[in-house]
Amino acid sequence: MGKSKMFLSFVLAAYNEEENVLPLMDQITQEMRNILSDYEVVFVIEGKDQTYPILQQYQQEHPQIPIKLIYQAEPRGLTSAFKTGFENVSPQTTHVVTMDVDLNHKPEELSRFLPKAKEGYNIVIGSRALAGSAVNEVPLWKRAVSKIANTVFNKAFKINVKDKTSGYRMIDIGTIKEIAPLVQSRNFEGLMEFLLIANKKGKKIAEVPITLTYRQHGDTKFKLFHAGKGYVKLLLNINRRI
Ligand SMILES: Nc1nc2c(ncn2[C@@H]2O[C@H](COP(=O)(O)OP(=O)(O)OP(=O)(O)O)[C@@H](O)[C@H]2O)c(=O)[nH]1
Ligand SMILES: [Mg+2]
Repeated sequence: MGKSKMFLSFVLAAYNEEENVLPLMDQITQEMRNILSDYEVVFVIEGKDQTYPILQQYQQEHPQIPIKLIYQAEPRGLTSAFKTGFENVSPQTTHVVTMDVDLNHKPEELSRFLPKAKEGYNIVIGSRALAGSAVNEVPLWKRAVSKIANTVFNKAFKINVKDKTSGYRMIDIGTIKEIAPLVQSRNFEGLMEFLLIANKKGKKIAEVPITLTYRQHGDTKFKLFHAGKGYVKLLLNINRRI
């Protein structure tokens, strides 16, 4: 990257997150005042709660904040939503930031990602599995699922990443454009698939510690049976493709 200026595009998938979107926007705008980078926020909103109208009103009241809203009522899955968002970032984008909209991930921790991205890492992952990481109030079964998924995929693939299912990431735009179209999963397992393909193609991946706090508002979209099926399907077909 050298000294050239970064332009961050936040790509945020929101499925019924009406209680969380405004606090998240406050946190992002505050953090971006500190980071002094140019940025935009691209929301891919699905579901029928008030998330979309709330953000439309926010957009009207804050014309100085660059925000794009993409909406459809029917949910297509997390990875499909991200892909739509990636296709709609501005041309000046140098890096994409993905994060949960439910306040799991803290924008104030972005300052840990920036130096790694500037060093030239293609993908910087906010990791729950490093010394210095913390996970607050997350149910035991959810921790177990991410542990199992990470262990199984570590055994099956040579990939030196501890937290392969984290949705908090900073990715350079070249990597987004190259890898996202190759990802076939539509839901949560697409996070893993993206990394496996990127790793195979020699992309440089770094992890930084984050503190993840469990959602206080709204329902989880992570369905154990559905996600389990997705991971198994991925495990069975990815070898043939990469
Ligand atoms: N647009 C869209 N967003 C989605 C979809 N599925 C999940 N999301 C969003 O993706 C992010 C991750 O989903 P979560 O429900 O937080 O999944 P999780 O973090 O594993 O589970 P929690 O423990 O509940 O936080 C959230 O911002 C969701 O609103 C979808 O089908 N469409
Ligand atoms: Mg979440």
